Amino acid sequence: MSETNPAATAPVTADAAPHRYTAAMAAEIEARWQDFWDAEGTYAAPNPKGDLAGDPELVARPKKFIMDMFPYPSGAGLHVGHPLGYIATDVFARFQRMTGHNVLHTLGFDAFGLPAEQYAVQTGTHPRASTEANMKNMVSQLRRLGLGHDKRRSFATIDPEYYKWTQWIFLQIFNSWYDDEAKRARPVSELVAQFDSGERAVPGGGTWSALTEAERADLLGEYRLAYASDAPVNWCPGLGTVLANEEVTADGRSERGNFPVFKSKLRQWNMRITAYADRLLDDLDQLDWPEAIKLQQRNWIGRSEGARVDFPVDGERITVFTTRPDTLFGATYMVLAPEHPLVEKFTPAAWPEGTRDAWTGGHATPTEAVAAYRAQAASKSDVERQAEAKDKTGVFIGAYATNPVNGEQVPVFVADYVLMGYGTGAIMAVPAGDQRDFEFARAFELPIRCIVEPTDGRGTDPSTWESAFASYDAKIMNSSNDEVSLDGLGVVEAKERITEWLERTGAGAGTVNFRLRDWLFSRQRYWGEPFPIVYDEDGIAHPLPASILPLELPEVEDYSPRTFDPDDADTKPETPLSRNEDWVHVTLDLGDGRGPRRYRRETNTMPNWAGSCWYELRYLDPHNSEQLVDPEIEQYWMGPREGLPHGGVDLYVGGAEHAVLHLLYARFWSKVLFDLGHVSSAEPFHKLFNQGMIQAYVYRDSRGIAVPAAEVEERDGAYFHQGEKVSRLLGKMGKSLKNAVTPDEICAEYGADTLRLYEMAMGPLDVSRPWDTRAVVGQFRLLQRLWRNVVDEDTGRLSVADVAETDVDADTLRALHKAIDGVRQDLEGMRFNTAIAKVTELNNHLTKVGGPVPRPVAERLVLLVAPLAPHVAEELWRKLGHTSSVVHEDFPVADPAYVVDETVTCVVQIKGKVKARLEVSPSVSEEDLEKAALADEKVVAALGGAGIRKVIVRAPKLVNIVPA
Ligand code: ANZ
Repeated sequence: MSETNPAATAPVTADAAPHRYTAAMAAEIEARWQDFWDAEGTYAAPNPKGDLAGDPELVARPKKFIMDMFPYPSGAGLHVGHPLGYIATDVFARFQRMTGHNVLHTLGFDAFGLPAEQYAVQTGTHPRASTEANMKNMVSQLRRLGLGHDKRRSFATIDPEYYKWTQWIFLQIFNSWYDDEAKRARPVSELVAQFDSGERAVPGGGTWSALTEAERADLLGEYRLAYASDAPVNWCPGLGTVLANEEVTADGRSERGNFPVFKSKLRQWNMRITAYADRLLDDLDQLDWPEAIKLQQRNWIGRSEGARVDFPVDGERITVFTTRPDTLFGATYMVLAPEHPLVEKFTPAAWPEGTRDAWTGGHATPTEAVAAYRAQAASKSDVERQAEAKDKTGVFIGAYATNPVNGEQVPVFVADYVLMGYGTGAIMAVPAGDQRDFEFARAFELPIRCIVEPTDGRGTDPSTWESAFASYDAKIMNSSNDEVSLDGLGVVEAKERITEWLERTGAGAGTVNFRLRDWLFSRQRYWGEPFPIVYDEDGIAHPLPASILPLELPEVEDYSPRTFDPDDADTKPETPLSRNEDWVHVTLDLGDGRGPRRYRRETNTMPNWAGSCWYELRYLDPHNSEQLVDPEIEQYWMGPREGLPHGGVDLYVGGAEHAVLHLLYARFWSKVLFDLGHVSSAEPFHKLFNQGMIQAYVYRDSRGIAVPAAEVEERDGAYFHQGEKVSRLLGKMGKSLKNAVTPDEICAEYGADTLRLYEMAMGPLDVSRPWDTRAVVGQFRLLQRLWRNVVDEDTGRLSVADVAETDVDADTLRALHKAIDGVRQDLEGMRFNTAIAKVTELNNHLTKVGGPVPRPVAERLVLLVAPLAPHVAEELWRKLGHTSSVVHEDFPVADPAYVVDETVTCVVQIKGKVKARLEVSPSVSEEDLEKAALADEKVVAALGGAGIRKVIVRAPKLVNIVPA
């Protein structure tokens, strides 16, 4: 836009005019106002009470809590891609401040976790030292951008005063259980009371008082929302730690470091997020989030409706989960996951009579066959096991189960395409309807029974089929017994009818299954929050009393994790904290009436997601050492808004990569804290916005190695590095691709205001865009013209004309009010690029008109620019004679009289004779104009009901109608 403007020809550094807006001037202005804003506390957002209480007039305004996904302090510092979201929220926050809101905007650091630790390990410094140095660097980089943060509210997750409360929340979660009837978390003490009074039966039939302490601990562990278990976990020897499912890639490797991940049984802490599956799903509907992210959360939670069905085996039973109970009559065999606990129980010593050779895997006994198959399956990841294309493998375990609908004896197999971690870890196989079952049945010579009428003309003889037939629109057949018939029904009705039968006969029940698993919460790392948990000599876990928190991370000799051969699945983790014997073994009085005792501390640490699960709350009341957050302050900023059951952050901006990790965990913690009465909103983030990525060209030489982008020259559309031709592709920006551009460089060359404008002007915020350093100057020139419209470049004095608005020419007033109207709407809608286009248009109009700009226009132009380029706006505002900051000025409001489009007169002719005149917009479309002409009263009258042969439209001035 600015490139094509004839006025945009001023060079960047001109010695001609002494008071021209130059990079040096921008640097001076920006530093001066940044110091001033800091000293004045310009961006302080007052709380209604407490140590951050302030101006009651501001507190009385409607609030806006605007938040970015906080960064982790990486050693590489920021490149220009990082601040895209921070600048956007800053522009938005500034606009909100100018439209009558009490705005809370600040930024902290997510400073625990793997990246910080790995960086520390690489550089051989203590994680705290390197993390703090990195934060210092990032703080100064961010300060240079002029972000209007309330710095009193900033913190890092590694601050003991912060993680004290992370540990405190862990204790709340540990001390609560989910009451399925009340559909909310409740204190464990209330569960104990239920067991004690007999209101809730103690499993196994005994009484609570008769249970040993260990039995009680085990029983409560089945209910607690934070619990330790020996479940199979993702063990990554190459990183020396276990990982959450969310941290493992689709091909079974670690997201960080790309090492193999194995399933291994370890005692680990878990969070019972599955208890909240329904609420996490249902409440999504009320959030103002991008549909794509909601969909990812829905898929991750993965709710499927179906049934559990019991297949009897020798007085025991195998329970399966199926989404298609309507296909029960077609179940001709069963499959257990190789790890299924019932496999041993059902595997007999010898093959039953009539066992086919194809089923035994060549083994002499079922025990041998199963053991060999299990060993083979253990070496594969879930994803490898589920791969569609691969040959189906498995062995018969030597047992038969009874299909409850028809009493048939069906053989039971183990096969790795059934996963232990989903449903019940067992399936009824319906080869006619499920492709995996179909392939397996073909390979193992198992019967395939047609139970759905194919609609694709393949016929009902499965021996002629090449694949399973799956359709929800077909009718059921071959599916009846003495009590129930599904024949002729559609899938939906058949499901209902068979579920009813299953429930009536006790053979099964309708059920809902979730893909979501509990959240693995232990890491074998140093650089994380220590658990506020100790174990007594019987291994029973006890929570630390909240009064002794924070439990600080101890110093250790060697904080790097013990890593192993990445391919050695048989290794076991060794936690760095376990090496500090003095810290691990302690004598403590837990205040539980048992007096001082010896305990062993938990030596795992929390995952790096813990610190980001509640940080929005700390921003509200950052120095509170008595409470998580003062309820009145929490209610003020986060409380439920009109018409909605929840409140939360008004705008949360960050990358779409956090769709299911951070955003799901944070929602879960919010709900627990809400249930326990600590917060008033069950959702943390009301509106979510994902910014796009700033991409950059990657140049590679003939070996495919990236070369420094800054050294590449362009000649005749080709690219060269040191004389050698290189290829060019759009990719990520970063150090490793040698194409990183830092905000510091751009600020030094043009100033922060130019960088801000450029990043906002690049395109719609949610779209990815390529960085182009050469284009940045366009925004710099806009600021130069803005400056020139207000300040005399030769004298440095104000150059505006002190006239009243009534003396301003109509064209200029129209340009002004249209800009105000458009910019206002664009900023509210976060369309920063089009807002800048409108400011540019107005500025160009003023340049074109020439002469001193009328003061009423200049003032409002400066106010329009203020959210986008705050430093130059503050400077010009003061030059215009104002003594208070532009930051808290009112944003201009358009006069509607000037906003309506000017109109042109359109002549409507019938057979060449003028019959009517219409006042229309100069930009009216041909279609609209034709409609308006044909609807005009005079035209209708003139036509007198005659049909129309032809309409010739020359928008906006002429419509000619030829009647039939
Ligand atoms: C019989 C059947 C017939 C099935 C048919 C499908 C089609 P979603 O929708 O993802 O929930 N299943 C159940 N547990 C499994 C496990 N642990 N490992 C692998 N597969 C498992 O998928 C549910 C369906 O996946 C279930 O319904 C079951 O196969 C299979 F025409 O049962 B179905």
